[in-house]
Amino acid sequence: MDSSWKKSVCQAAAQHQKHKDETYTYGTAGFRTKADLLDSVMFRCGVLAVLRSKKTKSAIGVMITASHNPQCDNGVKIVEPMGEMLIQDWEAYATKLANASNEGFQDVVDEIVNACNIDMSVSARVIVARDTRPSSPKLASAVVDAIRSLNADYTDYGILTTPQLHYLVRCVNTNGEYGQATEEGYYKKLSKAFAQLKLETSGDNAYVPEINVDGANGVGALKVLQLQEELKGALDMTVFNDGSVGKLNEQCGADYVKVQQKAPAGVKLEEGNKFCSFDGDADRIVYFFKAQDGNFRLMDGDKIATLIAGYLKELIASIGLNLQLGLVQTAYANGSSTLYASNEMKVPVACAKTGVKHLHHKACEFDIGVYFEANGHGTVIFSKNATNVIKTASEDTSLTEDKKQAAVRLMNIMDLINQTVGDAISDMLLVEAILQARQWSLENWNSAYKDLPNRQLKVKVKDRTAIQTTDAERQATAPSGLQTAINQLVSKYNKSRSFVRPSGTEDVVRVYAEADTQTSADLLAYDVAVKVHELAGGVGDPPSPPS
Ligand code: NG1
Ligand code: ZN
Repeated sequence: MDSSWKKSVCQAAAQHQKHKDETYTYGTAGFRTKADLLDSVMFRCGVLAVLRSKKTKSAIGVMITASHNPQCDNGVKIVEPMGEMLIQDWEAYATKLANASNEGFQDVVDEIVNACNIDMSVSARVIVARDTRPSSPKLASAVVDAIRSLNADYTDYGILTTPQLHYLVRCVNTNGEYGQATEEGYYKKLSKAFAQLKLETSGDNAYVPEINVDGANGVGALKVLQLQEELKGALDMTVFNDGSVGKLNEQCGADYVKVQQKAPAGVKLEEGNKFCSFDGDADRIVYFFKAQDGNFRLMDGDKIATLIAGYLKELIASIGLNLQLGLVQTAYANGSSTLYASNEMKVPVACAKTGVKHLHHKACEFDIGVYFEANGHGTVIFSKNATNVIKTASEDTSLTEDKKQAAVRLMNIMDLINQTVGDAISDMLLVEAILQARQWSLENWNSAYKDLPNRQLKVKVKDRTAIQTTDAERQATAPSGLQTAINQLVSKYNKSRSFVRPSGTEDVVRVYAEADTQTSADLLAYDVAVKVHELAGGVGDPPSPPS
């Protein structure tokens, strides 16, 4: 077999030398760290994407972003042929390749080629996109260098949201069946479905087709404006934090709003108006508003998930379809949302480990799987069976007009949803379509259930892998004594729950606590953080008590 590719990839790799002391991990969502440490990782991910493309004989995606992290960070995620996250076996190859020494690089490439039985003469195609970070163009060119050195085809789509890239990969690999493989095709698919979901309403209607979008000073702000043109007035969007003044994710964006539980900077929170925040690569969304009592109210991923699941359940029942709908959450889901879904909505709830790849996987167990992280990252997936059953119903002339209409609505909802991955733009349109159908304001939606007060904290430790967990991360198995200590602290408060886990995207241990009052949640989180610092090798001063 012609092995000239070896020489060319090695020559190119020499231009992208690995930092000798760095160790990289393929974490919750790919590699993520300070942008200036990532050149070699990008090159090697380019190589890996080509290998994966040869192996799957399909196009593979590479997205350059560090999502909600600060502007100085960057990262890379590899996207599978159907738009899903890289499969776990290959995460291990990615980690091995990223950490190979400069001298050992070719050996690891050979090892992957042999282990996966890859035919290097097969053609390959990679689709690349990036977020708006200043470091992203240079890192994208490192990925492209790798692809070219292996003589593979590629399309560099420039600046896109993460979910747009996932969408494009699926379109390319389904020959357009999922949609047209262009950015314009994405806007057209979504706006057409949204327009068809619009209902004629009369009388009392609390729904207003206007929304204020906090774009986190990132890519979402740019793309929402492009969508606006296609929507042709169906939804009036005003964009804040559009990147013209502020810094990416600084005091704004979905993560800031969710964790700080307050409105972002740059937004004028007026009563009666509807707001949402995207994160830096527009795969997360949370809603918020100023309530009649003058206080800030957050509608996080749990509220979005229950809104969607409740509506879909009703539609399915109204058509009389026998499809199992389930909700997938993580340990971070607010306890009230879990109770509401299982006891009031009677929807089965499953708990997965943090990271959408785990939720997505679990959601595949249902005909219709609604999955959301509390931080607003999520979507809905329909099994092949569900898709067929719904399509058949929408064309069934023996059904009553009402049932047929409901089936057609479900078809449009499927088109509106980005089933490849959580997508802030698509999720926003879906929420708006449901609120419109229900004739609801955010106050109406929010009244479904009341969140338990909660608090998230971060603790710096010497080695965060010292924390090990089980039971979808709800119990710590190491270091010894930590779980017993957490149990004791939790028992001091009402309706309380707490857990800890090492972050997969930052060098910290995360602490979560909820309880019947904000004071108790804050105290419990603090007590647990102190225990983590004490038992898991905390660095620096112990956590400070809540003010
Ligand atoms: P880590 O850093 O592993 O907690 C965070 C989020 C995840 C996920 C990833 C990827 C929380 C508590 N964690 O992961 O849910 O969204 O980032 O962006 O929100
Ligand atoms: Zn993101």
